[in-house]
Amino acid sequence: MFALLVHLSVLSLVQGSFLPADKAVRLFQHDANDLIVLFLGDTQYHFPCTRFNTDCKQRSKDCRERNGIDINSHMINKTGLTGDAIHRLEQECIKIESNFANEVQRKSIFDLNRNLSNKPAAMVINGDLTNYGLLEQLDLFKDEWLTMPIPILPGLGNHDYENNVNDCVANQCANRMLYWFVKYARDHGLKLDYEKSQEFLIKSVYRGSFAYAKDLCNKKGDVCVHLIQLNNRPDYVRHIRAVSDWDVQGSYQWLLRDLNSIRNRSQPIFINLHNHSPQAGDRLRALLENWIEQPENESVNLRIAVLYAHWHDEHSIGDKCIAGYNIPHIFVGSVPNNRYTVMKFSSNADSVEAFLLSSRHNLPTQITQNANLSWNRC
Ligand SMILES: *[C@@H]1O[C@H](CO)[C@@H](O)[C@H](O)[C@H]1NC(C)=O
Ligand SMILES: *[C@@H]1O[C@H](CO)[C@@H](O)[C@H](O)[C@H]1NC(C)=O
Ligand SMILES: *[C@@H]1O[C@H](CO)[C@@H](O)[C@H](O)[C@H]1NC(C)=O
Ligand SMILES: *[C@@H]1O[C@H](CO)[C@@H](O)[C@H](O)[C@H]1NC(C)=O
Ligand SMILES: CC(=O)N[C@H]1CO[C@H](CO)[C@@H](O)[C@@H]1O
Repeated sequence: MFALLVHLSVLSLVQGSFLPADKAVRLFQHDANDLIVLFLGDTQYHFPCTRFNTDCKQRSKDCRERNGIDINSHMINKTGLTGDAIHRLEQECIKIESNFANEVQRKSIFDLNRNLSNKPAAMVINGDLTNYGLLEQLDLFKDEWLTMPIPILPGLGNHDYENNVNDCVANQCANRMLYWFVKYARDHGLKLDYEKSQEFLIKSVYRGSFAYAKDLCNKKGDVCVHLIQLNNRPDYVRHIRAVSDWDVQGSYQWLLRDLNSIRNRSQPIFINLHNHSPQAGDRLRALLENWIEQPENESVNLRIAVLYAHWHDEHSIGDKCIAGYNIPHIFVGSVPNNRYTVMKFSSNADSVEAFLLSSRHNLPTQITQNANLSWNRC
């Protein structure tokens, strides 16, 4: 009995800021060869937090009352105000929420990172890095997230290079995000799917899906995951004319080529995107079905998962049966809802354990769900 008490008090010291304690033990106890990767979406400076994020809504309460703004950050009484003035009042309160939610989330991830003896190999951010691709918003993302002590593997979302198209001076918002993305990839050795050409010797034209893949492994190199980033939606096609031209293509063709190039198909394959819309999801499913049914790898135990964000309230692990395989479909969690996901790829059990986390202001991070991903035949 005495020994048990001592044991528990030591644990509560070390795992003090993650609850419940038994799950925190699982989160923090791992083999030195385990591979740990974090997933989240929608840092999205500046977007209101979700209604369930009551701490965050409490933060903006005074501002909302002062400015006549409702819980969804819309102006209640618009009488006698110009559009600009309304926007300014709304933004004032939205910024309070967005800055708060981002800070709470970063603090939780920072604590997690500090207390993990085995540091995360990467943090995957599945799109909507900004709300509109404005300079101030991208700068905040760079200052606050790219300075975290974890390598970041970003993807672009609809708010970064879809919603803002033809709605900023010289299309500079979408151009800024794409230009930054291409440069970030180059600086970090990520090979994006695009070709660059020159039009009339002055204008650069970038054509492609800007998707990429990255193999992440533990130090020993024997536990790996093949990470794929498809950005917004794999069926997003758009021509964006700006200082440079961006001929955005769908990513299904590239995905098929990438899947075919994977040499070891028994390693986990994690397909990331931003918006798993019904149409994009159906085509992705058809593509995976065809690929899985190829005869050459019939004996392989495939372990594919699809991960996405976009719907801020969602944070869940669902299962879909595709060509006889269970394929986990995961909402990884959003910053406005202060949720994120940790995946532990275990070296000895050959399992992938997911921890869904809820970060809270001045309170322990809550582990809301903990499950091994299942790739049973179905
Ligand atoms: C990290 O460990 C320190 C003590 O080493 C403890 O005070 C803190 O609560 C722990 N944080 C987390 C996130 O477990
Ligand atoms: C809306 O604003 C106008 C002018 O400031 C004011 O007269 C009116 O009472 C307000 N209505 C509500 C519902 O607050
Ligand atoms: C392929 O990956 C599996 C799972 O990570 C691993 O056990 C196996 O050794 C790998 N095979 C080769 C040939 O590298
Ligand atoms: C996941 O699998 C490991 C290894 O088999 C096991 O120890 C652990 O309890 C499982 N976790 C959950 C949440 O079922
Ligand atoms: C793991 C595995 O068996 N991979 C095989 C899948 O099919 C290709 C093409 O036939 C083989 O080269 C791989 O070895």
